[in-house]
Amino acid sequence: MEQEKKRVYTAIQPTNNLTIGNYAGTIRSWRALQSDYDCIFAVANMHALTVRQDPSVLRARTQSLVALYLACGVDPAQTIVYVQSHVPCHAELCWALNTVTYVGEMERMTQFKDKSAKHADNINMGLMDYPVLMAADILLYKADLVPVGEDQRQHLEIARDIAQRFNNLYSPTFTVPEGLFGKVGAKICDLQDPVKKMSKSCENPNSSVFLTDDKDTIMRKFKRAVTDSDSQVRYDPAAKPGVSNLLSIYSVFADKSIEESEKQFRGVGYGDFKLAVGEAVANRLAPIQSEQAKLLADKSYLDGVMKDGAERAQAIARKTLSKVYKKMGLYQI
Ligand code: ATP
Ligand code: LTN
Repeated sequence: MEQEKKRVYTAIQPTNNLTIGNYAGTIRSWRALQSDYDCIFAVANMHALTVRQDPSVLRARTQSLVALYLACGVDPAQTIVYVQSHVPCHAELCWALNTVTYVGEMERMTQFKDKSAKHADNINMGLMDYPVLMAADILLYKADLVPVGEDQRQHLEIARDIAQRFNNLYSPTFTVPEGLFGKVGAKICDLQDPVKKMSKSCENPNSSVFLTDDKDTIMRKFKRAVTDSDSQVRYDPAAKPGVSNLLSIYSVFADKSIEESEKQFRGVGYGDFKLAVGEAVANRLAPIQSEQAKLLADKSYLDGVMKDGAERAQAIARKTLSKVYKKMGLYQI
């Protein structure tokens, strides 16, 4: 008998434009994962509400993120692609899990502290509850593996803790998920401050390369990228963070190992090296951008993908939620 495939689940928030960090840390692996795993890729629009959003922009970005998933090779016939708010079970399980999560644990989350500092005028309950909603996302689908970038490691850890705690308090219910972190590209850094993670919400326009940037913009940003006063293209993140970050980017976008890339640029000056990194990024992004634009022109097709995905996701999620309610003693009719 054919063994059942393991399940992969991940999501991205439709906030700001995505960067090459988001691509390197997660999306680029999705196409290949589809052949070995049962995959579910979501657009986490309810998570996006934890910081202020312009409603019409959020709506447009949700659609555009679905189109990006497909443009990056996600096949909706095989994989479930859906929008979080279309499956009410997420909010429902989040509530149930809130009752097995401690306030102290949430207050200690790095992202909560960072975002509270950044949005001091809007430290809302949702921002604090963010990791519980993320745990609900993952646990509803009994995911085995969760491909994310390094910055999500702590959230994944708390999702595992919540799953284990629930299983111990009630009875085995949830699969305890494992994170899936890439060897290269799990943390792409800011081009201007290469010890910081490249973020889609960074204010300096030269810090991040967006997936929507055209070739001229990409080349300009790489030309301005911070390096060092040495002249060797060598991978050494502690001593040479800027150059190492560029090597990681090159290695992801040119599909080469770090060693191969180092060898290729031995003796090459920083100026030419940066041009090559920019070219590799622009060449990889061009077909994705044109496919995404094509998909965005066909709104009814995209709506159909979201509708079908939501129905398939809801069927799985409802089963888990109903089990949870039963175990917790919520009266069912
Ligand atoms: P924001 O800056 O608005 O918090 P973000 O850029 O961190 O957003 P998310 O939506 O939080 O983006 O992340 C989506 C996915 O991309 C996650 O799996 C995350 O780990 C990954 N990711 C984000 N930034 C990077 C990065 N610089 N390098 C590698 N992976 C990243
Ligand atoms: N918090 C994640 C996005 C996210 C997610 C998830 C990732 C929401 N729900 C479930 C994996 C699994 C982030 O990348 N900022």
